[in-house]
Amino acid sequence: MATGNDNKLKLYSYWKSSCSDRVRIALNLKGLQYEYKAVDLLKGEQLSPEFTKINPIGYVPALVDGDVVLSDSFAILLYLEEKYPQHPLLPSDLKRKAINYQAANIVYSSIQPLQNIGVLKYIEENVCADERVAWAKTHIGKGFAALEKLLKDYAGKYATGDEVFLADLFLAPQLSAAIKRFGLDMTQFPLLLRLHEAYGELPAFQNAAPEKQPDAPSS
Ligand SMILES: N[C@@H](CCC(=O)N[C@@H](CS)C(=O)NCC(=O)O)C(=O)O
Repeated sequence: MATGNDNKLKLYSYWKSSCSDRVRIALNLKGLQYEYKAVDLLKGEQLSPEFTKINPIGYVPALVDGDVVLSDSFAILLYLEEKYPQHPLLPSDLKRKAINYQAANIVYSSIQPLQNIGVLKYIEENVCADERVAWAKTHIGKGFAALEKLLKDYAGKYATGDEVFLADLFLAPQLSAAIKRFGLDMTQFPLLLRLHEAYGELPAFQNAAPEKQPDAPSS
């Protein structure tokens, strides 16, 4: 695991981790500098004694901000939102705010945990290797169908209007993973595909992308 100096925000992250990506986007949107601390999930560094002191469950991301040590992307994002209110991640309109929570939670609770590295590895080892991607696509597709319906009445340029909010931070990395990692056919999800393309135009999202991270492989 990489180490470094002590007085800036530190983000424990893995380049390909969608949960880390959400937090990287928020840090970029809020203009916060941070030190990148790579945790190699393929080498099992998330389970090392050094990292489990920071996050006992052994998942990235984790954020260190002075004496605050925090894990779990949702908690980190809500913390950042209160501590660093520039570029708000939530709209002031209550209904739109609630839709942001709902959309974020579809990704956070009903999609990502079912296609996490540990779950896919378990399926590969205990069910069969061919089921790995099929399982991931089934659960991503189910969540995307719900998101496509939910957001059709709220979307503008982005998920809940013409500004980027919390729902977008959850959607962007999940859409990239679905398309690039799992090869999901997006023809049933035209709105989500349009959002994926819109996110690709934004520097805060581009700079948070997996391939731009210091621990991404060079080729
Ligand atoms: N609810 C947590 C989930 C974190 C999570 O699943 N992280 C994945 C990467 S996206 C991980 O560290 N996986 C390692 C493993 O499964 O061993 C969050 O949103 O931060």
